[in-house]
Amino acid sequence: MSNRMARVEKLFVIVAAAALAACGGSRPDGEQAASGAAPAGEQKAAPAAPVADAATLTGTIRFTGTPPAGTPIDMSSEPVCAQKHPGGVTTDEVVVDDGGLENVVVYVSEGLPAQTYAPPAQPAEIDQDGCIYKPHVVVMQVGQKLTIKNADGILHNIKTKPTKNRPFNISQPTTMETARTFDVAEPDIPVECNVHNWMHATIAVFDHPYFAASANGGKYTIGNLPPGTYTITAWHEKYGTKTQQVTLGPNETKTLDFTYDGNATARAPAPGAPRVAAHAHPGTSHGAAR
Ligand SMILES: [Cu+2]
Repeated sequence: MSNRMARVEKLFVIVAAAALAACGGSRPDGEQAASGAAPAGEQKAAPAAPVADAATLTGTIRFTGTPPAGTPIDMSSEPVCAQKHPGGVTTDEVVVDDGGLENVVVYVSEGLPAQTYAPPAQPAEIDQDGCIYKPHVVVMQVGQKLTIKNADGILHNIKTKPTKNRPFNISQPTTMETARTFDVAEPDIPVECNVHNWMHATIAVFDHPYFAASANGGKYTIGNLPPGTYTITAWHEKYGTKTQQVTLGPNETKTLDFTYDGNATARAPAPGAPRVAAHAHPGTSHGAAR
């Protein structure tokens, strides 16, 4: 496992210089990954313009307790997808690998200088592959293109349910690509498929390039940060929001870990309440999970 991850990370370093690695799609332990699926890749923002004395924040999202078993998904209604999961397939809200929680969105929520950041030229990407969204969590920037792929070649209908951006609802009846962008920051846009009710994902959109999604055993890295003091927010769809303050000196690399306790009762937002991360912005606060 560690060799595999080391390879993945090495590969990622090569790719990351030019690309927002959008090939995530971590699978829960025990699930047979779709044949030919790309290995999980750590997602982080595309490089912004170089910052003087840039600092780097890195860390691991740790998970204590017993991860919940995924719920088996019955894909017998879609043979094309079922055959991509010969060992069966489960829901993937909670992915824990080597004690690290994956698909956690980590981002600077306070402390950045007020400025506008140009979107990266490289598109973010979400694929529908084996009737699963890959990656499960997409992190991207305002104005950046999102390429929506349908690798299955069967009908998918991708629907976003934002509160700040304009929603879209796109039918993709065959193998094809569609592009969309988002106009304003919104770190927790739910995504679902109207054809397959088990398909869920999240798109996290930021108006700056200082964000990541944990992968490869819960690891994340946010680089090219101006030295300063920041509030860092971590958000997981089941376990909620956590924040920490960090001060980064010139050229400093600092480790900042977060820990989610799987034995604690996850606190779901009240029905109709504002969604957690939609308010995780400077000047607002939302109760941390537990
Ligand atoms: Cu679908």
